[in-house]
Amino acid sequence: MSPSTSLRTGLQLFAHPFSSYCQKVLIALWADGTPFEYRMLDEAHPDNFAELERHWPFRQFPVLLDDGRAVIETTCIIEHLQAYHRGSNLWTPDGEEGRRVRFLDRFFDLYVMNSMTVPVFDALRPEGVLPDAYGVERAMARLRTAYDWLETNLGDGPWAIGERFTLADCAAAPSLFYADWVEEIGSGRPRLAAYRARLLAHPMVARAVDEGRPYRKFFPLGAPDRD
Ligand SMILES: N[C@@H](CCC(=O)N[C@@H](CS)C(=O)NCC(=O)O)C(=O)O
Repeated sequence: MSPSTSLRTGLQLFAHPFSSYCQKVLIALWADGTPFEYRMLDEAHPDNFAELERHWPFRQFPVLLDDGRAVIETTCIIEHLQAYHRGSNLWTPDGEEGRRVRFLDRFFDLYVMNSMTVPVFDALRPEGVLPDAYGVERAMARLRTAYDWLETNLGDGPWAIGERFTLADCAAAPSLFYADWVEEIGSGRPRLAAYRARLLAHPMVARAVDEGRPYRKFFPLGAPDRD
């Protein structure tokens, strides 16, 4: 380990403010007021990228370090925070409600967030690589199906499983925020559109959106002039 690694204790998050998966974890940390060191992943901090890669060779982020121990995958990171650094604002229900939270967290990551990233990565492909129109259309069809499923199956809120903000809402906020940029939820899905609007009005989600705002010019499909 380098001295910069071994001397640091407590919680450190390797993250970037414009990254949807990073926002998911930042919302959880901020909601509970959990102190942590922000290890910014940008050109000004090449050491942070090098250390991220040592912990997670896929170079995907965020990664949390807890006294030097790496915790990987956003759902596992938030579950780790709830187990060892629990605050009072993020609700961790047990039993059937807990399983519903877990399911919706998986739903937002796998069907909304990951579908949304397909056209984004297609637009970022290296020069000379052919676009994947079929792959993009399949992802957009999957996103529309996800929207329709949510429109039918979301409760009356205000949050994903009712009155209290959970892991599922941490996943929902950045996924719906960005997904609406690539495929509008539209007025035909009023329940889902209202849930997205409530999420964006949540103070910690608003903070995540604001901290990502300076980077909007890098959104490869062009960020819409709203939100
Ligand atoms: N399943 C992972 C996904 C993480 C992920 O895809 N992060 C994006 C940033 S939002 C990333 O690292 N992208 C760069 C890449 O995939 O190479 C999680 O939940 O932590």
